[in-house]
Amino acid sequence: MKNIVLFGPPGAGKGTQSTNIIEKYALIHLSTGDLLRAEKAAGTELGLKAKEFMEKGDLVPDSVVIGMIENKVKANPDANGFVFDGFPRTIAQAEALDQTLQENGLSISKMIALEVDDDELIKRLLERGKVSNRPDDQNEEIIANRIKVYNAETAPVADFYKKQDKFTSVKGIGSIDDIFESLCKVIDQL
Ligand code: B4P
Repeated sequence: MKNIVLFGPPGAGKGTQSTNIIEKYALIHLSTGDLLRAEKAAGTELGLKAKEFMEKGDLVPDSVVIGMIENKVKANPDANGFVFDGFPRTIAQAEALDQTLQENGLSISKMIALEVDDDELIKRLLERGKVSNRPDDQNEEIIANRIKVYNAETAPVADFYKKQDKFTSVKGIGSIDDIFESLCKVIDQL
């Protein structure tokens, strides 16, 4: 059973690499960003609440995302494992995830962080903004806020997994295939 937290700043390649990982290892992809955007597109109450935070580049309240992930873990009791993409993003989320997994007889195998510098992140997100229709990808100030929020609220989550001896990082700059190969070397050892 492989339960992986794919970690990194906005635009680091988490979503991109998650797609490759779930295909190769037959894992379930749980992206809080994708789940929130689906709620928003469906016009649910949760989606409308999330929209105001996402469009400013702020984090959606913990209570909203934690509940969403708990439901998804419980709904997949026969999974080979999960790739958590964009979650946990705060210490409270990391604690809640450990608790939910424990209640289901599971635990995180590894957090893998993708390391990418800020200039490259901004370049990638503005590029994606040309086609994604995502308001949070189209404005440099909002992107800068996302990176600021990452450094203040999300980066400390790495320490949470370092303390459990579950943290590793790979270089996130280069071709998507080369980065995937580096990730597979880590995952194959789990
Ligand atoms: P996410 O959907 O998680 O947004 P993201 O961090 O931008 O996505 P990702 O990092 O996966 O994109 P990728 O690098 O793959 O979150 C959006 C918002 O939702 C947050 O700001 C927040 O408001 C809210 N939210 C989500 N989860 C939350 C949580 N747990 N708690 C609270 N709020 C939450 O792709 C970026 C671009 O780079 C793509 O165009 C890709 O093609 C490109 N790219 C990837 N790899 C590349 C490479 N090697 N070289 C060149 N380009 C590359």
